Amino acid sequence: MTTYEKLLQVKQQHGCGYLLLIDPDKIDPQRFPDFVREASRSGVDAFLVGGSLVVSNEFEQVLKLIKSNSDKPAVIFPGNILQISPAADALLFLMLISGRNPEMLIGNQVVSAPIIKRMGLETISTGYMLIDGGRITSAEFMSNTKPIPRDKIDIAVAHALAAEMLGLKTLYLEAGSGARSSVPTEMIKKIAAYCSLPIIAGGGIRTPEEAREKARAGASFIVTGTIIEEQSQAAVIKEFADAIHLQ
Ligand code: 1GP
Repeated sequence: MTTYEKLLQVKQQHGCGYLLLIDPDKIDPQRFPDFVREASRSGVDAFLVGGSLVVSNEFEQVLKLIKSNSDKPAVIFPGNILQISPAADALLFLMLISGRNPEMLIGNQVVSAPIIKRMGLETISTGYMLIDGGRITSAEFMSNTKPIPRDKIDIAVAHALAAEMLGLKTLYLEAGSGARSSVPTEMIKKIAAYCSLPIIAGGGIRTPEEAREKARAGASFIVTGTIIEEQSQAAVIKEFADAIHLQ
């Protein structure tokens, strides 16, 4: 079974899945193996690994530690084209469709595709949409693109439909790591009503209640990063997992 199929199965089983984002620059290597085991036991369905810079050299090591301490998929969520590794189960092959920067639409993909092919790494083609989260985030700055305004729901829906018609497999609605406001619930609801792609929602989600609200609105997967970097206790992870798992 592919990792994509495994993720769809999680969605089928729980109504919505919990993806925990690991930024290799922010982990404590000593504590990390225990943390991965606790997170898996506490209801995390898969790990996303990536960051806007990754200066620490730990990228591949982090993937290997996840693989040796958990049976949950380790999926690369690349902050740039250097974040590719055969140690992962799959890679979100991102197309930054909300922007109009050709490098993010096709340039980086062309450069990385032959390398990914040689590695035999599974790709999950993903329409990545940046939504204004109330402040300039690393994703916006590093990608040199403008996010979709929060109140332009029709524009967001049109992007989602285009992603579906282009044959992409999933949509990532991103307010940006550490966003002041997460992706508007109303926007998730409308996109889920018009577009059948699984929706991954992340950026600025800080409470289990907020996560549940996004899941109920129609997100297939919820991502948290910052909040668990700040409060990495198993109990907090479990609260998020329980809130996100609608069934
Ligand atoms: C960023 O969606 C993720 O790509 C997670 O964001 O760090 O704000 O949880 P946070």
